[in-house]
Amino acid sequence: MSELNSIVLKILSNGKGILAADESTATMTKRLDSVNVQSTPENRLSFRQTLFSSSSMSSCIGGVILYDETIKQKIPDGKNIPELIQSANSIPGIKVDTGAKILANSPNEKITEGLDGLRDRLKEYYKLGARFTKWRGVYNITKDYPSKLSIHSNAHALARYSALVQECNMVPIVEPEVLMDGNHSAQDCLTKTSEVIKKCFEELILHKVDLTGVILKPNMILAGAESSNKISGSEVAKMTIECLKSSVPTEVPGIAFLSGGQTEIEATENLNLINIENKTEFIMSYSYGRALQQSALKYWSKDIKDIEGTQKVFNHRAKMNSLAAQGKWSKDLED
Ligand code: 5MM
Repeated sequence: MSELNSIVLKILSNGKGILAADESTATMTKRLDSVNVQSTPENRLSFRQTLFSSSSMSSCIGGVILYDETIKQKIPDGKNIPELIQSANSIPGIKVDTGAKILANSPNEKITEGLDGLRDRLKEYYKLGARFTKWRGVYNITKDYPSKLSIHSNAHALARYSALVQECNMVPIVEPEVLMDGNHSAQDCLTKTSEVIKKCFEELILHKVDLTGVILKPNMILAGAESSNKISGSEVAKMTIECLKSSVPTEVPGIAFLSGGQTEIEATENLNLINIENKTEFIMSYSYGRALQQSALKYWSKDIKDIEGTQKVFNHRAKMNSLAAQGKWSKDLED
């Protein structure tokens, strides 16, 4: 087994998943504004430190995706954040893209940037303790989108990023997120997501990326948020598996879904159904941001000194998702 493959398995085996805590300062500020907490470096650190020192870290969170600010922060006892994560037997990771910008010649679409100087930044993050990375491409569904241009250019960037990350002995998370926004049908989501993922792997293979050392972070197959034709959880599971079976090469060891704006319970329930339905060899787990943090953030904002109470809320969500990653969750466990 290669070193990269063993990192993937350490992050995703035994019902473990990923905590996506890589909100840029702008996004974290929006999250904190929404609960009336001032977005200062101290408050951002305090909330994240509270999550990273929770007891569920060692049993449910195999890896944490950090943002540049956080990976360089120290906690009051002098440890830095990667050390805190490692002390829970979890692996620190880092978001390395620099954001999605307007795609030239297709102004309603985005291309993710961050390749310039990436090789040197990766070396720095490796020294800080990161062993995996994340890069997110975003696509929207309308009658005309995602365009071939956006599908091709984002796949190309994801592949160049992945090759550089593996050169630096880290595991790339490949995140092509087809957004939920819009009134498209689940069938449209299936068709477009399959096209997007297939193109990503075509480019990854062209760039000689070792697929056994990659984690795919896709969206689930859902009807658009504004669609009146929502589908049931078991249809979500069936269509998501159909999509992944037809578009992901079998060498890929693990898939970790994003939550993408689903409620916490929806994200857990759908993951559970996917795992009940899953007959493939892929590990199907989670890399949730909002669906792991929302309730904890709300609770914490009421009293930012109540660390124990906040951790209890986070531990519950982490445990529920870990059960879902093994197909062992049920609704009554939420009470
Ligand atoms: C945690 O949020 C990440 C986005 O950060 P920026 O937009 O500030 O760069 C995001 O990439 C996240 O990792 C994934 O979308 C998964 O998060 P959700 O909330 O969709 O599970």
